[in-house]
Amino acid sequence: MEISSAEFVVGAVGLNDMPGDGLPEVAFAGRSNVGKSSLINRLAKRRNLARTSSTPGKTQQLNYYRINGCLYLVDLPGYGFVHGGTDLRARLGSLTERYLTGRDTLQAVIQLIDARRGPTELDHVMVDWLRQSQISFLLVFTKVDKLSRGKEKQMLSAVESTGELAGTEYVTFSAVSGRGRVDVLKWIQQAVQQAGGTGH
Ligand SMILES: Nc1nc2c(ncn2[C@@H]2O[C@H](COP(=O)(O)OP(=O)(O)OP(=O)(O)O)[C@@H](O)[C@H]2O)c(=O)[nH]1
Ligand SMILES: [Mg+2]
Repeated sequence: MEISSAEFVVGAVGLNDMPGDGLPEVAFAGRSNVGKSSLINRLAKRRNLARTSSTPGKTQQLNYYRINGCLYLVDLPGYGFVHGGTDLRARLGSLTERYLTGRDTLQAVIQLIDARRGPTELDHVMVDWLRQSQISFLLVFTKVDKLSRGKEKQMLSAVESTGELAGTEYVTFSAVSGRGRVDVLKWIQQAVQQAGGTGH
C-alpha cells in the first residue's frame, strides 16, 4: 500500500465527533512522546500532517486522518504521562477507553514502544488487554535510530524471551530514517483487507 492522499478530518473530544461513514480505522497507541504522530507523518510522507512535540502529552484528542479516501488512521492521546491513577482505564483517559472497547469500525491497533526503554508495565497491560479483546495489533519499536544495533538486539531478545510478548508480530521503526515504514504500511493494508476494505 502507498499513501496517495492524507487529510486531517477531526480532532474528536467525544464519541459524537467521530466520523459516521463506517470506514475502517487503525489506531496508534502508546505512551506520551513515544512517536505516534511522527509515525503517522512518516507513513504519509508528510512533515506536518500530525502535530508532533517534544513536550509529552501534546495530543489530547483522537485525531482522525483519512487515507486514500478509504480508511482512517487515528492518533490516540498518549498514556502514562498526563493521566494519573493506577489502572489502565484511568491512565488511558475515558474517551480512549470507550473508543477502544466500543468502536465498531476499529480494525486494528498499532502499539508503539520506545526501543530504548523496551516495554513498560503499562505497555504490557495494553497488550494483554488487546489480546483479551481480540483486537489485531502490531508492535512498533520506535526511535531505533537512537540505539546501536547491539542494544537493539539485546532489547528484542529480552522481549522475545520474557514470555508475554514472545511471538508477537513487530516492526522496528525510525521516523528519522524511515526504516520499517514499508512493513508498517503492509501490515495496515493486510489488517484492513481482512476487515473487508481494499486499502487502495
Ligand atoms: N530520533 C527519533 N526521534 C523521534 C522518533 N519518533 C519521534 N521522535 C521524536 O520524539 C518526540 C515525540 O514524538 P511525537 O511523534 O510527538 O510523539 P507522540 O507519541 O505523538 O506524543 P504525544 O502526542 O505527546 O502522545 C518528538 O520530538 C519527535 O521528533 C524517531 O523515530 N527517532
Ligand atoms: Mg502525538
